[in-house]
Amino acid sequence: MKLDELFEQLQKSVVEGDPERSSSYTVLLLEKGVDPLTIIDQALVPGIQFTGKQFSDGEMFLPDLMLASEAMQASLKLCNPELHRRGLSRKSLGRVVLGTISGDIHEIGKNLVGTLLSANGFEVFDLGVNVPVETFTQKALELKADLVGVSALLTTTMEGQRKVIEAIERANLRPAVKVIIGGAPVTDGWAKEIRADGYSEDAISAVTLAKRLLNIPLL
Ligand code: B1M
Repeated sequence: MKLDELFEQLQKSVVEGDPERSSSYTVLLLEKGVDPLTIIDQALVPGIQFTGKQFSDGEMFLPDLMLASEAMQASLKLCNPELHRRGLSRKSLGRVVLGTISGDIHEIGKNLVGTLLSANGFEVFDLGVNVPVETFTQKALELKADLVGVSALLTTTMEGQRKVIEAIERANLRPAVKVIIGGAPVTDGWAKEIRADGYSEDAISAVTLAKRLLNIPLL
């Protein structure tokens, strides 16, 4: 099968929520030496975004969304080791406490951010999903974190990002600890409004942002 057909089939298998097929196409693409970031950007993300659009248009239902996310996660699992293998830096660039805010169980984007940060040399402590506001502060203190990352995918849970920043301030952790935010509904304007140190639209720019905030030279 040609490369473009493999990309097309992989995207289709995510939309159709078929983890077995998405895994097989991912393996084939990786075996052909395709960069895992290209696989993510050109097949997995468009696939899950299409599913989200169908869902909001009432053409797909929650179980379809769940299956699509399982297919995407199965492929991401296969991409992760290769992403790490290609990571340039081995020395720790800083400690990051990362999680999806309370009330929110979306984890795919947060996981991608964590994977790319750790593949680029950061030590990532992933608190998972539905993380209470106070846990971000406690873990930042306990682990002497340099950076706290808060993901939110729902307009209803974004407010929690503000609460994390307020809690970090109350604990006098600022400005030593930087707070970055992200997630589909998050904008630069929101980041400024809640006084986050930074916002990034995707996982690759989260790495650049983290390096900039921690004064690490961009290679
Ligand atoms: Co839900 N969901 N979902 N969902 N879901 C959205 C977010 C939605 C936009 C779909 C839609 O209606 N079109 C909508 C939100 C509407 C809104 O708030 N305005 C929605 C809804 C409504 C819901 C439920 C309420 C549905 C229901 O129950 N009726 C429910 C809520 C559950 C909850 O959290 N309490 C729900 C449930 C689910 C599933 C469980 C089925 C599943 C998640 C499974 C999982 O994560 N294990 C799911 C999915 C898959 C989606 C969509 C389709 C895809 C999200 C995703 O994984 N994208 C999503 C629609 C969409 O976004 N187009 C949708 C791929 C991922 C790579 O992108 O997460 O944006 P993203 O992450 C990016 C950037 O945002 C950024 O980098 C990432 C990588 O490039 N980024 C950061 C993310 N976090 C960052 C942190 C950073 C920096 C950058 O620094 C810390």
